[in-house]
Amino acid sequence: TRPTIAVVGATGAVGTVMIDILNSRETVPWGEIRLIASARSAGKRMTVRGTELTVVELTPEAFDGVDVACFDVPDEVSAEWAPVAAARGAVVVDNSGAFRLDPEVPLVVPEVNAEQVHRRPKGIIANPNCTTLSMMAALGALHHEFGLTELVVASYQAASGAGQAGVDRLHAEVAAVAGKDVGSRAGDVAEALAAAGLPAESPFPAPLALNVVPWAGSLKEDGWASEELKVRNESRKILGIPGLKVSATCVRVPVVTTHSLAVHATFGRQVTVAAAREVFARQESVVLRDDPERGVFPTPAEVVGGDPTYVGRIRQALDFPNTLDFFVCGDNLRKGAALNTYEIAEKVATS
Ligand code: 2RA
Repeated sequence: TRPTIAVVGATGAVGTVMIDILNSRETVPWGEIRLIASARSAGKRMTVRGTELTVVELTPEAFDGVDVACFDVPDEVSAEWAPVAAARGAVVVDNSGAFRLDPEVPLVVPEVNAEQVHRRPKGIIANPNCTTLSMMAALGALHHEFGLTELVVASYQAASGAGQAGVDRLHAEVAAVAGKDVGSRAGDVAEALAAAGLPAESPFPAPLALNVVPWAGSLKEDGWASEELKVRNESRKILGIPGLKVSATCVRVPVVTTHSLAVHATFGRQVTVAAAREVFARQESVVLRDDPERGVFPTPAEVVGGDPTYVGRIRQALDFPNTLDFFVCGDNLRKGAALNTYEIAEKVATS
């Protein structure tokens, strides 16, 4: 019989994209598809691959008979319920931050370390944070060829990284400043938002419309943002380089969906732009958009909704040996979240 997949958090921002992915695949290995959510969303009906399904409530029994359970829920919900699902015999693919750094939980990007799906003593496999994931298919391919030693990145993160609340806030802010002559006097964007009646409380610590905000996540030691430490710790774990030198600056930009990163990567072996292009060309999930003479490079507005990692602006760093600079864009809800989770689930089911 064909395996059963459960989508936990089926009605949320990432869960909805997961269902979209299930619907758009030509074939799937699954027999039953089960949708699970909190009591608040239980009873909702959603159509998956032509069949109308009723969302069932998150209970231990909901996992009976489930082979693979994809969790798209907040950290605390995963921390509590992933072990419950695993104890009932499901392999959990968890998209939260709850287990990513657990040494007994593999952190998987199929293009980079697919073999690790089998090393899962807790029955749990973790999906990386969307910012790390957005560059990993490209970076992993280069690492395999040239041996990454140092990584400096700046992110340009979309509002949807902060969930539906982030998207709603950005749209409301853009509406509040639209057609107004603001943005050239200190504080006038914030004044326009207040004048339009927007609450001071926001998913972002500063106005995002007509602005950039150098902050994502929560405050950690010595001024680091949690998101920046995730990029460091998760990159090390996925690439299997515990001592990788990493420095990240995470910045929120007024983009709805698709994270971008400016990457400065140093390698142990000699690397050229031409050799990097060849490596990217061989990596199926990487698409090159790199012809600056014709104004061709990836931008979020152009690639949102796509599955691949888009790469452009590939340059040999002028003052740093064996170092490349490049720009990547990846849809933070697709490869950055639901798609990678789904790819792991398929790997588990079919290998
Ligand atoms: C963000 N990476 O973009 C986070 C979401 N997990 O805020």
